[in-house]
Amino acid sequence: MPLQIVRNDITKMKVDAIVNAANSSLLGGGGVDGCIHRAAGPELLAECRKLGGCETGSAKITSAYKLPCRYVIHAVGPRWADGKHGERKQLISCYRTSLELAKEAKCETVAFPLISSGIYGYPKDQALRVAIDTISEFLLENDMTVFIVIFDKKAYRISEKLFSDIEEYIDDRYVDEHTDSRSERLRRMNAFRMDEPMPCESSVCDEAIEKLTAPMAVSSKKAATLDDALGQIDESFSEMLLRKIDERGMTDAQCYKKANIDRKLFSKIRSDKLYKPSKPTVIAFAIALELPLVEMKDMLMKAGFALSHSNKFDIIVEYFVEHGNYNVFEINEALFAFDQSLLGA
Ligand code: AR6
Repeated sequence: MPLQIVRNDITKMKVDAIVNAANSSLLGGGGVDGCIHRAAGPELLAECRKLGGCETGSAKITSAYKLPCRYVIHAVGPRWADGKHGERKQLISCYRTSLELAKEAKCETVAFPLISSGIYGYPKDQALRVAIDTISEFLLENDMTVFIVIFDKKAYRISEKLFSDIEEYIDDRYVDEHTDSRSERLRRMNAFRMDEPMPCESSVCDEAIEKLTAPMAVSSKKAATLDDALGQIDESFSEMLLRKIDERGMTDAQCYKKANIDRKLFSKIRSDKLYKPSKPTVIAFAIALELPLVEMKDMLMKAGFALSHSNKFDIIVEYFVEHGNYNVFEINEALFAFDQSLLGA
């Protein structure tokens, strides 16, 4: 997954470079800056002294000494005043400069804290948005794995409106897994298999349950032998994916980048028509292809999965699709906020 949100202490990240939320003196301070200097040891400060400081919105690179990474990129974020003093532009520039420095140093993996969102007071939801937008834009043109490292879950915030909308959406749909009335079973089966809810008068209901629970026919024609039956296997997940990419007029790279899937995984899927993907991978591709819910369910079925209302992850994905928001990175922000796995590999 090229862009990942993880919970960790950035000084523990085994990546090529970690980014420090520094100040313009580059001589250390509190917050993540203090943690990084303590973990790296005094040689880091000695090297920083030679750099002659750094402007707000820019960054400089040093060795990492005792840290488990190779480099530290010291980025100076803006202090939040009121949002009208160019703070956003400076924060974007911080991320861009840091990513360019990482690229020049041939880093394949980089970890960022949420710059400016602590002592410098940048509103956390907006700081997160800038981080995700700027990094994902860079990843469209560059192959790198970038981590946004969240130290303290309290420091992580998506917009309150989005959070409460999703919470309400989940509340309206979350099904108690142990509910097992006849009509409830039917409703769930409908959710898996059909677009339109079915009427549920008792006779119609019984008939529908029989139909839905009947053994799956391989095709309308009965297969004479197992070989015949296997010869009638449907289009696979990989075949459906490649077909949809063509139908959408997308290039492979446009699709896997939009899905937050790395190139190597995509190549595996492309070359193995029987590839068995994970559920978050299938959903990531369905999102990248902007499939409506019915087609997303169809693609999931090809890989042996379904969407269910007993699962918060599924409901959150459904929320975004129903709202026409097919931005994998924004969906991942919300999934992380609700402690769910993220989309991508
Ligand atoms: N790992 C990952 N993230 C961390 C860690 C850690 N070990 N520690 C804190 N954070 P801040 P700023 C998060 O205040 O707002 C310093 O004094 C923290 O939860 O470190 O850019 C500098 O010298 C928050 O989300 O940096 C500057 O003077 C994020 O890192 C000033 O603070 C950034 O918080 C910079 O302020």
